[in-house]
Amino acid sequence: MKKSLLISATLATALLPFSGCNPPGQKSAGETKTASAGTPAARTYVAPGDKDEYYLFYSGGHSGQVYVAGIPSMRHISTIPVFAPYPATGYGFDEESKKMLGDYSWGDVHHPGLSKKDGVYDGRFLFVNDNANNRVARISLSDFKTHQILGPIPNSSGNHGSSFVTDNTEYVLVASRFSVPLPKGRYADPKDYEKEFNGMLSGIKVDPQSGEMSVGWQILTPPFDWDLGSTGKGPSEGWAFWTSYNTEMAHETLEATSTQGERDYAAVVNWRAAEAAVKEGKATMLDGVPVIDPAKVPGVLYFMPVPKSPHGIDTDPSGRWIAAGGKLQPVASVFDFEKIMAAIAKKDFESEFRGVPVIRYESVLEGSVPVGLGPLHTQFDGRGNAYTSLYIESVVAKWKLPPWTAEEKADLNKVILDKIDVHYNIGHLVLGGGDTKKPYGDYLVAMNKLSKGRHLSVGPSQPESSQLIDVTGQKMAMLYEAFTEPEPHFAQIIKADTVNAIEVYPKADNKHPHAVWEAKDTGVVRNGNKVEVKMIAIRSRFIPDRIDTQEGDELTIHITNVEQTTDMIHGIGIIEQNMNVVIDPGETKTLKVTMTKTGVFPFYCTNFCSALHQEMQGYLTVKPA
Ligand code: CUK
Ligand code: CUA
Repeated sequence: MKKSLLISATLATALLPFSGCNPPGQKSAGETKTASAGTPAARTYVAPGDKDEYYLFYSGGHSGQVYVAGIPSMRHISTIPVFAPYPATGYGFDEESKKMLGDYSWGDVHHPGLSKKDGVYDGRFLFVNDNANNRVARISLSDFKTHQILGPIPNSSGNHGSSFVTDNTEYVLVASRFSVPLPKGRYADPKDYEKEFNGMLSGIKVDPQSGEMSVGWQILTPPFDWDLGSTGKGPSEGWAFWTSYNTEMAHETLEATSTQGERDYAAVVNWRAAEAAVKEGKATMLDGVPVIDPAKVPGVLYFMPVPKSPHGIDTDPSGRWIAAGGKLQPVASVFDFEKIMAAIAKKDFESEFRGVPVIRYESVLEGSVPVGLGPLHTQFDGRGNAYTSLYIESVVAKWKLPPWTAEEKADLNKVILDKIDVHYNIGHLVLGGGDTKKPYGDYLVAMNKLSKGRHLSVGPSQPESSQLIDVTGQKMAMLYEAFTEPEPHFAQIIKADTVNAIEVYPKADNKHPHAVWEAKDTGVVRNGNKVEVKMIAIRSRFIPDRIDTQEGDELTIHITNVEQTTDMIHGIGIIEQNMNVVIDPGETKTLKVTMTKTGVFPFYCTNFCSALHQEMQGYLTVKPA
């Protein structure tokens, strides 16, 4: 007994240098500063007054919002309302944001994508998709607010395979999850699915200066259900990839019928060729968008077989290796972009599907890495390693990307380097800069689908959880577990110093036509039954603080927060008028209320702004007509 203990202790010591457990304070080559030093508690501790090193932007799923946390503390620091109203910032109450939200009061955010320059994050914008109402939104990282919601995108239904940003933010590439009869609004019986329904891949053009998005072009596809994708980089720059989970073209009981095939297709898209085809007039207009039929325009779209019901295809930082996870097959399939290009050049196709060449699987597959059960998404650390989330196994698997040795190739179990348990049923995972040319390579966040009692009980709806993992060593190390707002899908991690957020809106930049800055310019103007108010908010009053109206009047208030001091926010809440607008320093917002009730309606400042915040109030009077 004693002897065996001794042996194992010796063995453990012998293994230590290779196990990645470095004594505190000692760093191995390639390690970055904070992730690896000290105990997990010390490594995630951000002392009061100190700031985190990274921003984590994670999707809020059907909450319609984006949440911001700091890494390594994992503290939730902000909520960015995108597709749903958010009274805390008055989003969805003022005319500007109401106009962006349009007919919808919710969305389903899955995949945030940061803007890039030369294949790395430039800290300007965050694009997010709405799976539910076929939209894409742009958040500016100068003020962490939503500035544009584009959509519903024509000819696209279920904007899930989105938002994948090209290397210089030329495009946000998106794919429709569901196939429907096109153009939208046309009726066809789902029984005629194969004939009448279609899928679509779309290029959303981004203005290089303003970031303004518009639908550039679309590529018509058979009625496959397009899933996740990625954009190429380096040698594969100009290309994009998506997987489909239903090349069986099932239209009912998908659970059974869409999983029959041994392989589904990935789309291999030459988006530069698509762009050129549209310029050359090779597209047909459909619902106002130039749509390319890939059967008539060769060179734009290819299909590539991928094992069983994949859920995502990710391009590594070098741009050469492309990994797809087959949910129902315990492998990550690695494709070689060089071989894909060679196969296309040689027309090495195994078949054709509706005029689209199907690349020969065996010719482009580098290997199938036996990662484990339920592989979903893959991220990269920039040191030649890949990290795949395994939903069924509830682990993250770390494995080595090609090039592999002959010995490794003969048994790809050898390239599995480590596995770490996560709790539980991981969906996405994100590594800092993991979808860029230069990942940061230190932190990974596992976003778990089911938390199964990881937090104090708050009833049947269990809080979600995410886990912070240190990936600097050979072995992954669990650092922290955090509550996560529901319902997280993908996320992005960016270095804090890449983002330059403003602290106030400079007065000089305020272009609102009804902004006023001084008491003398404020006032109430009546025009028929329209009452228009120019108001300022300043510590600690509203000017004017009395507005007189009549029943039936349409009241418009343009309110400017004239403060130019950091963190001096005012809000205006009007009693029983369902109105609350928050105005940041230097900002002007417009709100409208129709006077349907008579009486006197006090209004007050909703954001604590000074010792006399409570006194910041006024009266809206409504006389009977
Ligand atoms: S999906 Cu959620 S786990 Cu929408 Cu990205 Cu894979
Ligand atoms: Cu202004 Cu409180």
